[in-house]
Amino acid sequence: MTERTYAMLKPDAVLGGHVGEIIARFERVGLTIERMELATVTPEQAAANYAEHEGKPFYEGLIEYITSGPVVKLVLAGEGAVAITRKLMGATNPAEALPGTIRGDFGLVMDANVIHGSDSLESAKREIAIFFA
Ligand code: D4T
Repeated sequence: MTERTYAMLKPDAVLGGHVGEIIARFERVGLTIERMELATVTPEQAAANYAEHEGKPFYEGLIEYITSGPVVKLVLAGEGAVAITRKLMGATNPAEALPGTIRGDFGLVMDANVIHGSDSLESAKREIAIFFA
């Protein structure tokens, strides 16, 4: 089934100059870039996206980090886009992400884990609405 997912290259990926290399990986597997925008996440968007983590010890730092600089917002489309995007991203913690995955290749620590991707079709729909309102 053709799916749409939301992905976001986080500030460390943009500042580190890895945008082209990361996006190339999505294109290489055949996903289509339907929308793409360089922008700074607003505190409102950050709070809406990470509502599930509110109150956790890492929440404040997470909001501070994601709003700290430009990100690249993407809508990716294709067969099984949600799961394939998550597979290319690798484990949440770059220290555990395998080499060959985006987090394994471009990240070092959990606090700056390079990329976000929707974890389900429902999340994708919600997140696309948040970031491409
Ligand atoms: P995102 O949402 O950024 O794509 O990451 P995941 O879906 O893979 O992971 P998540 O929602 O569990 O975590 C969101 C975000 O919070 C940071 N984080 C997470 C952190 O700094 N410390 C932690 O203990 C956890 C669980 C990293 C990603």
